[in-house]
Amino acid sequence: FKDRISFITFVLGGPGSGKGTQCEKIVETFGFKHLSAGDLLRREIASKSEYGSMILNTIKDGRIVPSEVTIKLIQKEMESSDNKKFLIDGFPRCEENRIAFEQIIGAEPNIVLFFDCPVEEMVKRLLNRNQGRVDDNMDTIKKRLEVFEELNLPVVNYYAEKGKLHKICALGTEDEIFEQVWPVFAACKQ
Ligand code: UP5
Ligand code: MG
Repeated sequence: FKDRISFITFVLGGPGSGKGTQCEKIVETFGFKHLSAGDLLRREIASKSEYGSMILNTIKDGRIVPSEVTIKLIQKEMESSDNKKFLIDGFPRCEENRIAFEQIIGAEPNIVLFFDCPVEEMVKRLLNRNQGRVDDNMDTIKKRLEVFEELNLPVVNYYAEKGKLHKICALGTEDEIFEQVWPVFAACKQ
């Protein structure tokens, strides 16, 4: 299975920083398979699988779903994809997620994008989204922001130290932000 992976990008950033929006643009231009960990978890809830209610409660609380559950979903998608280039969006969210991915999948990301966005802007975007997400309310948003700072930023710092991090200023229009993203992929062989 590992032989079928040619390039892994982790896409990190706070809640509402624009990860999903920019991933769509990356897919259009560079042809990756987009795997949003949050979307895979929401699909599990909708399919009423055995973990559905646990996942729903975890997301409502803004906490992190156990690594094995999320990684199994990611792995299934990677294994069934014809595409060998993966954009993994919103994962890993903590050091434990990161270490478990390395152990189970046996691979590390080639590069990591980090969408750096001021808190006020993230809150504004989430409250304006209006797509019925159970976690887009002020109470849950506060918890998501806390978990992001406490548990996800250490992962961001880890990849910065490894020289794999590409920090993107996530303020501005979608196109302005993509102007910073494009050269990152244009510069590396995938
Ligand atoms: N928008 C986008 N770009 C904009 C711009 N430049 N200017 C103005 N508006 C812009 O964007 C958010 C909103 O902003 C949209 O309305 C968009 O149009 C607008 P989006 O691209 O959706 O941002 P994104 O960073 O993807 O925000 P999202 O809410 O998806 O981030 P989260 O990280 O909070 O959500 P995710 O789905 O990844 O996770 C949800 C929950 O699942 C987590 O809190 C956690 O409980 C659980 N989870 C796990 O437990 N483990 C995982 O591995 C993953 C998730
Ligand atoms: Mg998203």
